[in-house]
Amino acid sequence: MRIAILSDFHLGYGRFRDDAFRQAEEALSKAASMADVMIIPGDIFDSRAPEPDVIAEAINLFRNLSRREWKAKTIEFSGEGQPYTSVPIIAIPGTHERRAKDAADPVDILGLAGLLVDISNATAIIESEGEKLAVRGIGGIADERFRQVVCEINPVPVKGMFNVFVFHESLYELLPFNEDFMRLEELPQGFDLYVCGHIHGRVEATVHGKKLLIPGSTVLTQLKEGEQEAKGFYVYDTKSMSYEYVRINSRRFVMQKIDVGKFGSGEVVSAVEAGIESMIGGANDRPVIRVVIEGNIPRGSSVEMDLNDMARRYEGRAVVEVSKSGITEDAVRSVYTRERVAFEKMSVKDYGIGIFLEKIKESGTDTGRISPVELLDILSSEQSKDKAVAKALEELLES
Ligand SMILES: [Mn+2]
Repeated sequence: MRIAILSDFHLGYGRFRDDAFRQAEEALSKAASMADVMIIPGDIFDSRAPEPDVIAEAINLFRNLSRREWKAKTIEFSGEGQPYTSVPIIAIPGTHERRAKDAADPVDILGLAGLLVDISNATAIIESEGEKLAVRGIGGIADERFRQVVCEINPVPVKGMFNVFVFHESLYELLPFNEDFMRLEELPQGFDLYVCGHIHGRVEATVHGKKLLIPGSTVLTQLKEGEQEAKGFYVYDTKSMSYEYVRINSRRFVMQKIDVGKFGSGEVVSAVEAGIESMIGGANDRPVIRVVIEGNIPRGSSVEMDLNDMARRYEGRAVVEVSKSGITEDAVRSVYTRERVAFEKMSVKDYGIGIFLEKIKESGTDTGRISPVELLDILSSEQSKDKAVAKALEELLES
């Protein structure tokens, strides 16, 4: 069987909302024409409570897909929940969709609507022309609880068929940010292929002698160095145990560092403009361009104001972001002596969770039966601060 692995569509992502939809649509339709089965390891949505318009977008994407003539069928299901369709489109919720335990997340909605098979804590068995494939998913678990949950559940492969393990969590080797993150060697043994979402640049690694594939997001989100490669998805062939990365038509992203130290103040703006022009080139694709200014620019100077105004000047030709990351990153690094690579790869949300966990640890607070990440989920589940605190206290006092 040919398995397409697509991830992190982030439907509803505010900054590039049209891109998120269009690029997910292209990835899904291309993948459907190339593969027998689709696996989506999380973050279909950008938020745990998407607006009705965004849910409608997702329904439109998956309805068209689920109406295709699929040769492969989901024939068995075991674990939490149940399948409401036999289409071989398998998904789990990611970090962006995670909600407090027992609350319905937006991937649940797609599953209940029969548009895909949700394997948050379940195994789906797919059959095509006599070949069987078992896909075991664990979704919606906080990074630092993942190891414990995997230990408790102890997922085992199904005998006599090709087995895939699907998850959406940070791995210590890829994000050495928190000692509690799962190590590659701690992933359950005996599976033929490991599939993960979460990381927005693509990663290929080896786990217990088998492949771990992370396709990266289909939409640009973090504007980091590693995101300059075109977006896409994997297609893995169970017979040959080989795979390919298929690119989609994603918006081009280019990043350039410009050291302003070597220019006189009269030349800085034109040097930055020349840099931007070279990155736009002759193309008509309205690329996202990030210029990182290195060196000092006097605060409040006309140069600084010109640079701040740069995005507006290129409107229609490019999405320009000029950042003085030399300064901000230095400041961040002096506070958090983390490995830089970890910070570069990490989303703002994960970074925030890290800080929250650290504070909880420092204060010696015992959160009882709910984990600190669940507490943070509860605290961020309400629009109003008062309501969120009341809800969190209720949970804490109960435990
Ligand atoms: Mn994501």
